Amino acid sequence: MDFPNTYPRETPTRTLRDLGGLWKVAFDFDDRGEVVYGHRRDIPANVMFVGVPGSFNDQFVTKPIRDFVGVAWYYRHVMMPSHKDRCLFLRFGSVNYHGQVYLDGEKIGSHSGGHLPFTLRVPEKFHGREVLLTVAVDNRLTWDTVPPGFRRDYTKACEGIDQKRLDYHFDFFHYCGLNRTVHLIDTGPTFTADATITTESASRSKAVVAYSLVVRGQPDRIRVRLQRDGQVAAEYDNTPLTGKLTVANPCLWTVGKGGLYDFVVECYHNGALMDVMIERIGLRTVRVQGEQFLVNDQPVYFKGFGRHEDFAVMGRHLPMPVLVRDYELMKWIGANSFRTTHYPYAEESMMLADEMGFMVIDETPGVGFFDFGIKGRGNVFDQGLVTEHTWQEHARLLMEMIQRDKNRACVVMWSVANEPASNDLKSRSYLERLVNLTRELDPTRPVTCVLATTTDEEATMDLYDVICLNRYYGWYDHFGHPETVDGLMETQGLAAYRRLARGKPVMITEFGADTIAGMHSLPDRQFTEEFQVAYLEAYFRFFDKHSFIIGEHIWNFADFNTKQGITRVYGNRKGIFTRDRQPKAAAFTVRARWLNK
Ligand code: BDP
Repeated sequence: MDFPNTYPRETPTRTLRDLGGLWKVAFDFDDRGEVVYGHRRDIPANVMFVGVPGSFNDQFVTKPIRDFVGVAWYYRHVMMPSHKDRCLFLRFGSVNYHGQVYLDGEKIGSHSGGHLPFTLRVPEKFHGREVLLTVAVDNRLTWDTVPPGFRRDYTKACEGIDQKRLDYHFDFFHYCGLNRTVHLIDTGPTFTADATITTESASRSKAVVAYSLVVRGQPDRIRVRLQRDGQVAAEYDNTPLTGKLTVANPCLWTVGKGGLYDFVVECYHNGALMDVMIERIGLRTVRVQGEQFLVNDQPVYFKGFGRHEDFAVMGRHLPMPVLVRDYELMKWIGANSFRTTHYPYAEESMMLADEMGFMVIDETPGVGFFDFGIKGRGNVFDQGLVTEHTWQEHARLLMEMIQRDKNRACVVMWSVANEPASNDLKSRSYLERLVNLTRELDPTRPVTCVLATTTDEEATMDLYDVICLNRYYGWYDHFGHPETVDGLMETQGLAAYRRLARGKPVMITEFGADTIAGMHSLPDRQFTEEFQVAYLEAYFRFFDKHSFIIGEHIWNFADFNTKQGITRVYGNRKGIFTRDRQPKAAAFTVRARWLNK
């Protein structure tokens, strides 16, 4: 690793510049490619402004841009610093899906995967002058991307019009662009590139933290310390690259409260301080024991949501004020956790979860592996659409997610995928290899995969530490009849669990009902606020009867945009909050329950 991997923070030796603001964008409608758009030292004439970070789709007012499929070329000038003997890096929080980066028309690197960061070194010849930074954002999805997508050809039906549209089997709008922050990082040539920090044990009287460092350059002395509120809790001078720190009477990271330490690494050469790296960590352990999920050896019950990074105009970017409001609303309603449905969230989101003490189930972008469109005619595994290439991409993104989030106290479990066609035996080796890889990369956290199957054909349930189930009785099945929830959960919802995974903890990771804020009905009926209340209450009654159910995540925290379709009225309306983050009636019902649970 030749770049600083940890989230960029300013320290006495590292500076940061946020490259957000107004960029320019050109949409390559005719596939003219990099010769026209990439290999250039000036910004093409007559291109539009675009706000960064944010998705481009809803910033403009035409359908060809909202639904654009292809390469959007982003441009801006950057004044590169000129300090001697410094390293410069460009770090992109998320370019959805493929990103290629050019400086003055010269390609310096690329990355695939729309929800994970990448860092590129700025070659020295570009230091000390103004350069044109160009980013090609290619949003095309195929069966080799994760999530997958495909192009449907509608040309026959619509003669003379280009009707090759991107389609996909996931239920959120494919928002694209420079969706997260872009940073220019400036370090010395000697720096800590990475640190893996784990809590080996933690009790009220003592915690032991193990670390392993990757450094670049030639430090002749490395000093590591843990500090909190300016007080040093433990330190190790002249440490080797791996070591341990023991903290007496530690402040443990606690659900609902947080509690973090600064893990500081200093690199010296000939007595001079060359680099300071700071990572915020929490001291806590997690494990599954029997039917329980333990944090710091105490059983926890998960209360929270599946969410989305979705907001009006911004698309797949939550500006900081919205992020803060989301967490304040979660606190208000009594939630203690969420799942990063259905892709890793922005690092700022993970940082806030760490600070505030939310438990996070961190999920890969592995969604859309169940062909709902042609249900009954097979699925993506038995049609051969998912191949070894897909697996390789899935595994790479899983590794990048763990690499990014491994030090986060808030991450208590990894989810390898959401609702794959796990009823098909062919999915088993695909998922089993992902689970094994996850355990190899991180033996400290439980692993799950979120399942939608309800039949006896479920082929993978025994593989996971916690059984996560999505259930929609009373909505997609027996719609309008929440009174069926209890019986159907017993006879169908838990049937595979009882047969294949009895004795393990179960979490209901999705249950929800589309609800149009302001729509009312007595007696209740679908889409009204009264129905959402009745629906959730039916599930709550069921959960309270079973001690092996260790949590409930409502689908969804807030309404969010999806592709168009006859079951979506301007997106998915299963939010407990509206898209502009105001409560529906159910929010008060949920709050009354969660504050007392
Ligand atoms: C589940 C999916 C989720 C959807 C939800 C729904 O996991 O992404 O948005 O259904 O239909 O199957 O609302």
